[in-house]
Amino acid sequence: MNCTKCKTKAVIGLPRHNAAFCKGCFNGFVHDQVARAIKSEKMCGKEDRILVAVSGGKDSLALWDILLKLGYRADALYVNLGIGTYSEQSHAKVTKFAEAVAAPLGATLHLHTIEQEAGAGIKELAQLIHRPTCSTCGTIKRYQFNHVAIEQHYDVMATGHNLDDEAARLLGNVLHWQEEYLDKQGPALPASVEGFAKKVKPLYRLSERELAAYAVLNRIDYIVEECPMAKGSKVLLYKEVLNRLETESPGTKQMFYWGFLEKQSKKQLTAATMTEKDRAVLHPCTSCSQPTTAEVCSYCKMMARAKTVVPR
Ligand code: Q46
Ligand code: ZN
Repeated sequence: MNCTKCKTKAVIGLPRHNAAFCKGCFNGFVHDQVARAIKSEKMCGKEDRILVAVSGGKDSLALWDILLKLGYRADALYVNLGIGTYSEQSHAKVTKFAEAVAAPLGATLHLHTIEQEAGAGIKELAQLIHRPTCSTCGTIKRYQFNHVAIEQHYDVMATGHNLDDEAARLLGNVLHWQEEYLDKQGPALPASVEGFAKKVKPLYRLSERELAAYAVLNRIDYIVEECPMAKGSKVLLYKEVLNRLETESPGTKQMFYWGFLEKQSKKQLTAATMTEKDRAVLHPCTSCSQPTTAEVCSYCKMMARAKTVVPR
């Protein structure tokens, strides 16, 4: 198998693009897909400061790497969840990447440790406040990400969600007809109100397999295991189903998610209409000032509850 572009020996075949690439041309392809995503969805400019959410996994570290190589000003935030060896290893991978690759390019890594703030790791904390682990985790990560972005004046927050993640999420939302989530499933969400930073997903044009290949070919040392709490999640099941379809007919995931985006853009859900809708229900949390629909935001409620139940 030879590279579609330069005809030297290919290292990866991409059936959905009917192409194969050598390492150099594959890196060019990946960078080009991210550059196209950023441009077509007007995600950010070269002068903007970007905050990347990193977990130690292949997608987020690859995203940080790609943004820096494309010349963007990208720092990162890692939230240590306190899940035994999984968190220890992922923390170590993030730190290693930050020191070896990001710091020489002038980028900074911010760290947040749940145990330090709440007095317990995510599993224990969720149990003590009687909430599911993943929803507790989601609330904390979203909150901290937005908090750091606003406090440190980042223009945009970026996450490593890839084509597989977005297609699986779309399948879940369609199966349950969660229309309010469908409206917000685009790869770029504007800073809808004061206190909420803009959110983007520059990897939405690349599949999980392509990102794993990018990480391996570029010697990005990432944590291979998924978070142990993800076991049995519906998203993994949707990904399996989509992978089965993709094997039978390459391009299915792309057709499904990109097709949805095309239809959505025709609906012209503009930043202006979203801003109005959100503004009508959001106001500052009386405790921390982040936007919320209640008097006190769910993060502050959770932390207040943690203070009363977590033994210190
Ligand atoms: S929500 Fe749940 Fe994930 Fe948090 S506890 Fe792990 S699986 S990391 S995306
Ligand atoms: Zn609050």
